[in-house]
Order: sequence, then C-alpha cells, then structure tokens
Amino acid sequence: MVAQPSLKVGSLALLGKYSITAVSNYAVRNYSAPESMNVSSAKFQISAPDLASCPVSELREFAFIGRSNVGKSSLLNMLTNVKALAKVSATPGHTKLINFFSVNNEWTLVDLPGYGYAETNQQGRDRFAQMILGYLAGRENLAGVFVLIDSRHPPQAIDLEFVEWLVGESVPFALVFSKADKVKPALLQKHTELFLGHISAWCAELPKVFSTSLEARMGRREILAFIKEALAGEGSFA
Ligand SMILES: Nc1nc2c(ncn2[C@@H]2O[C@H](COP(=O)(O)OP(=O)(O)O)[C@@H](O)[C@H]2O)c(=O)[nH]1
Ligand SMILES: [Mg+2]
Repeated sequence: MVAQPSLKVGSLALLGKYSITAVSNYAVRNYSAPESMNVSSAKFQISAPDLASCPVSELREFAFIGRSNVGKSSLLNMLTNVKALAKVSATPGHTKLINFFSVNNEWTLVDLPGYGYAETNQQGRDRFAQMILGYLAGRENLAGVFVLIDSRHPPQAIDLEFVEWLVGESVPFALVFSKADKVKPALLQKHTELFLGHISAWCAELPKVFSTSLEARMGRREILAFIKEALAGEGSFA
C-alpha cells in the first residue's frame, strides 16, 4: 500500500513558516568511517515516470535528491567516477524521471528529479510531487535518501519542508552539504547547525551529515563508506 503524499513539494505555501533566527547549538559531526568502497561499475538501467513503473528489484536503493543546481550531478559523477552518469540524468526527458543506476551489480543508485522546479501549472506540480513522494514513501527496497543542501545558504523553506515530509513518512535520510569549498568552515558549520536546529524539532535522532566538494573529492569516501555499512546491515540506512 503506497502512502499518499500529503505535501506538495514545490509549493511555496509554507514559506515563512521556518524562521532562520532560531539558532541551536548542535554539535555537528561529520560522519567518517575508515573503510570505504571501490566503485568498479556504474551503469544506467532504466527511467521510470512513477512508482508503479519502477523495476522490481531486490537490490538496496540509495536515492539522491536536492534542488536544481545544488551539485547533484557533480556528486553522482564524483561518487561513481562515471561522467556519463550525470549526462544520462541530465538528458532532456530524463530530468523529470526517476533514473536507476546499478553500481557494482550490488546496489542501486537512484537519481531523483530536483524539487522546487518551476512547474508551469498545478497539474505539473501535482504529477511531479506524486512521482517523487510516491517513490520515496512506497519503494520497499529503498535504504535511504541523501538530501543535498547548498552549503552557501542558511536553511531554505523548500529544503526544510522536504525533510519534514521525510521525517513524517519515516523515510531514512542523510544530509549532504554540497559546495563546501564555496564557504568558510565557520559558515559551513553555522549553516549545518541552523539546519539541524530546525529539524531537531521533528527528529528523534539527528541524521548523518556529510559535507562535499568537488575539490579534493571531499566527502566521497565518507558517503561510500556509509553506503557500504548500510549494505552490511549497519548504520542508520541498514
Ligand atoms: N565550487 C563548487 N562548485 C560545484 C560543486 N559541485 C557542483 N558545483 C557547480 O555547481 C553547478 C551546478 O552543479 P550540478 O552538479 O550541475 O548541479 P545539479 O543541477 O544539482 O545537478 C555547476 O556549475 C558545478 O560545477 C562543488 O563542490 N564546488
Ligand atoms: Mg543535474
């Protein structure tokens, strides 16, 4: 039974609900694990327009999502070492679909369309929300979702709204603060803490937090190690 998404991602109705002045002092610890994972292959499998069309699979899935321009394609390239991966995902026609990639023939990477898209009409917005939220709430082999957040900005309503929905649906998630090279460490820390401060109101346990940057391939090892751990039945995506 697929839970009906209750939230319209992309709706700006909740803008203003989240004040960014509520600073909480959460200890921000970047997840780190000694053992990472070799990515030996990453192959495009299929695109699906909705949950019902997703391929039947027993392999565990790890989904990636974030607003357009947050650095998702760059991160997927970095994680898999396959440039064509993001190319497929960015091909017109694929950008609004759920894209599946098989990694090491062992797990599945899922590239979800960005939320907050400027859909032209309500019908488009509804279809879009239905696709993403339907997948996230209803996909049985989904291990968890990595939510990309642009490090340069204080918490944005659309990201908070999305995370609040994930918590409400009990979808395991981790946060990935992207473009970390674009901000000073203190500001990265501040933006991360502000974000965690907001979501701590809804989460019993705070999610894993990663910081990534194309420079020096920062965050790659940690994210792959986290996935490896989940595949071994450990950690918050187990
Ligand atoms: N400085 C910096 N720029 C980045 C990083 N990741 C992505 N970008 C840039 O941000 C822009 C959007 O990246 P892209 O991966 O296409 O974002 P997407 O729309 O979320 O797939 C591109 O110009 C990238 O080169 C990063 O870690 N550091
Ligand atoms: Mg992209």
